[in-house]
Amino acid sequence: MKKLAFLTGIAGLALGTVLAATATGSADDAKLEQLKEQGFARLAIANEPPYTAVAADGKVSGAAPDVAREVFKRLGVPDVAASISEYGAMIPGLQAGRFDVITAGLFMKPERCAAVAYSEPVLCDAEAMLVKKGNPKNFKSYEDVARDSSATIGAPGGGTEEKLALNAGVPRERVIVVPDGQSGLKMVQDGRIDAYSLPVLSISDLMKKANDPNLEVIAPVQGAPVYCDGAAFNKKDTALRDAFDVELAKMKKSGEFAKIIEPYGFSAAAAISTTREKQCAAQ
Ligand code: 6CS
Repeated sequence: MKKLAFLTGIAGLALGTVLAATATGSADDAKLEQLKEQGFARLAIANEPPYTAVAADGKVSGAAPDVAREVFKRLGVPDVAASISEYGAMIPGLQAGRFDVITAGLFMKPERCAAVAYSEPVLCDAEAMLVKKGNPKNFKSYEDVARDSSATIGAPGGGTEEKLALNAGVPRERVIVVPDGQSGLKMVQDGRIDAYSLPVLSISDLMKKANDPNLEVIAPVQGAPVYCDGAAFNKKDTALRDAFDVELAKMKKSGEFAKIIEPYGFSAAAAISTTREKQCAAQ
């Protein structure tokens, strides 16, 4: 008898959720209601300043989480909580429900646009390489790395730079997966890789903090596109993504968006001048 009561209770709960979702227009809206209830949105980040950063006390900052925090606040979700993930694990984690949204500078590319529901563009950037002073192997492009059979390049696992290097013809064994910026910096300093590639603002941040006169930045990497990211939602949460876009558009219009991202070095105009549609079609 008890089991029947339990099952009846579950069925009633499920029915209630569906009715609530239907009442608010779609099952997607239930996601926003759930986040309001939860009190925070779970962000996937990489801890790659100035895109994303986690301080020693756990405080999350960076242009992407700061924009997301403000948008969610306007949607009635008071806070955000972040988990650090490798770029290549972000989309599987989102699809598995480990995160509510990816806000990490995950650049829009056709294959990613097919896998997630991106917001409109937020952060745009070109690509860079960190090399020894004097650029001894004379790298200007990923193709230059491919042409030099002794050259190695480091990049994030599952990241855009890894893909660009492989697509330029650098053999798999010469593209070294590097877990984070500090490791990449050290590997170049120690001569364990000839170049470390990240977006321009990330490499510039590393260079500034390293303050090492024996290093040099090649920026932009010739032939590499300028990419833009967006907040990336699960494909079943398009109503939440649309609600995010409404607030993002208001912030772009009011100047609030520029006030958040430009102190980090990003251009609001660059994001405002393009669209998700253009970014997902290009590259
Ligand atoms: O979208 C990506 O894959 C790249 N985005 C950033 C901000 N850093 C490196 C990563 O490969």
